[in-house]
Amino acid sequence: MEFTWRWFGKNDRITLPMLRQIGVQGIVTALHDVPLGEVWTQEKIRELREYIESNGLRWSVVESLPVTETIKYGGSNRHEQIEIYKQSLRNLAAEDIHIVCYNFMPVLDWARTDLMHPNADGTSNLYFSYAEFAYFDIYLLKRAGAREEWAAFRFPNGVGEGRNVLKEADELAKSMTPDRDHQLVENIVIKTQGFVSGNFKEGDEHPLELFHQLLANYKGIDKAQLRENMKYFLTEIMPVCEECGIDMCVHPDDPPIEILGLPRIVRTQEDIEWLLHAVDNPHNGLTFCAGSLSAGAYNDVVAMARKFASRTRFVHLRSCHIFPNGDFTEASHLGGRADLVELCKIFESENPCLPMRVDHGKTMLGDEDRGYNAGYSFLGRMFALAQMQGVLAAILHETNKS
Ligand code: DNO
Repeated sequence: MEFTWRWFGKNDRITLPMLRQIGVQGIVTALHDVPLGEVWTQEKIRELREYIESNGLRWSVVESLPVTETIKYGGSNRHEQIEIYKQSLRNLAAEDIHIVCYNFMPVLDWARTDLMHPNADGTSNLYFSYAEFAYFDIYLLKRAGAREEWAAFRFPNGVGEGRNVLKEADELAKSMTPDRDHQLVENIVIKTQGFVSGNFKEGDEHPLELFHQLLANYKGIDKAQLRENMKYFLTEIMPVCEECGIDMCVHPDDPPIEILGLPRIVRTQEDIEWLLHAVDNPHNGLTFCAGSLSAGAYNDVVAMARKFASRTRFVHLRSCHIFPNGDFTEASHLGGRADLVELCKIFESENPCLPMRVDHGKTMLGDEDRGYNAGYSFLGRMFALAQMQGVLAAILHETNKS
């Protein structure tokens, strides 16, 4: 596999020369300064590509070329947006960039409630608490129907047995303070979304109002309709992908659960089978994010890797641990549910050139004071990268012996 690293552009405090020193081969990035829904021009793409190359690296993968909400909910200007998307794809291909990661999650790109959850060893990790998320939904967002939905909420597959999330959220409400409320909104809406070129930006003054406006677009959009819209989008762009040799690779929903009354359609093995089948074209591929998939108790990540390896175009190595109560945290890259050693074997034998990046990492040894994007520490990710480099070296050693 090719060792890549998600880098957030020239303003990233982690510089390209630093990345060369730790064995990174390819860069995963995006034009973060282009507003959502505008064309990525060839000039801008070229400028960034040349900058990366002048540092002895290559731009291996785009993450993400964002799919705007109107395409997802099927708004009246979706055609215009799809044309813009196609033009960006053509421009990327003209600059020899051929792998494009995107997601089809409505409103919220990814969700965590705690970005600095302490571990026993003094490091910290990202964490998702159902009670805190329900509290946010009911008490802060005040979404219509939230209370009823959480009352009916059941955990899948034996986790969270007997847990009453609504009751916990009500309990939590008694002890929350304005500061903690503010922190939770920051975590869910701003700090996790601000840097991924999504719907929310650092400095948004009324994020919850904006949230309501975005949610309103999905009135009446159920799972079947969202699937239709995704199929429509992919069918529209496939001819361009074929013509220019672009591989689209969808990122699974993170976490792979339905939240905020919105449908989520890239959560399970069945979903991915549907998607690859609905648009059965090798350019319609998958970002195998082991971290997102392992946060769903129903997902057998290793079995899914075997099943989908041939349609996987990009890999995120990360692993989650699900607690008996159903909450999850991001585990060590050598622990958790995802068995990254086995996944490396599977993907390496499928395609030794497949780009992979270690996804997220612990916050450790001073990372916490450096203002990195949530999940994207330097030392924590470097540590995980070194672990994966070791795993891959051992796999190659064994393969060469046999
Ligand atoms: C978070 C990321 C996501 C991912 C997008 C891909 O850390 O995994 O923001 O980049 O969902 O479109």
